[in-house]
Amino acid sequence: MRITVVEGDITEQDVDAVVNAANRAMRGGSGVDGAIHRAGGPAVLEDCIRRFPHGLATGDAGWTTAGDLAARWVIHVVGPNHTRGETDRSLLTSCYVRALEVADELGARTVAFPLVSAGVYGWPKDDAIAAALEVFRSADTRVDEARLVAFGHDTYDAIKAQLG
Ligand code: AR6
Repeated sequence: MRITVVEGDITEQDVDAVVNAANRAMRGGSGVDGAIHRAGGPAVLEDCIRRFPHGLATGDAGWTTAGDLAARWVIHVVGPNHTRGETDRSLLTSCYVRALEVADELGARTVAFPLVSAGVYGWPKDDAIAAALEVFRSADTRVDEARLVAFGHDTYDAIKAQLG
């Protein structure tokens, strides 16, 4: 699997699936979640409600339609809320592991990821990057490209530095 990084908006990625940094309720929110629901349109929320009546557990992933996005699917993950004291790192790496498993179930070959938990949920950015890269580097998957989407230039530089 190739690991790539771009600076930009995850909703504008031309990939098979985009990953959403959701919450357990799975009914939308701010940050990446808000942007994906806005750009994907109401079909995304309708599918969340239909397919996930009880939401998702922290560390888990599940897919819905991507509605009006260029991508075909949204793979929703729920990162740990560091700010609220959820500091178990395995919950964060689990998001990436599970997202790649769901991508394999779907046959998605190109997948764009945000830095899960690194925004509202307050996970320290450098460790959020390290967690994503650890999983990607050891992943056993049919996904061809895992694309990390950096929201802003500083984040792009920080990811590049760890990618080497
Ligand atoms: N494209 C790519 N990255 C983005 C975008 C975007 N359009 N917008 C923000 N980021 P966050 P979390 C970056 O807060 O920390 C929501 O309310 C952002 O700079 O979206 O997992 C949910 O509903 C940061 O680096 O997700 C949950 O309640 C990263 O994406 C909660 O926030 C993740 O920031 C989830 O918080």
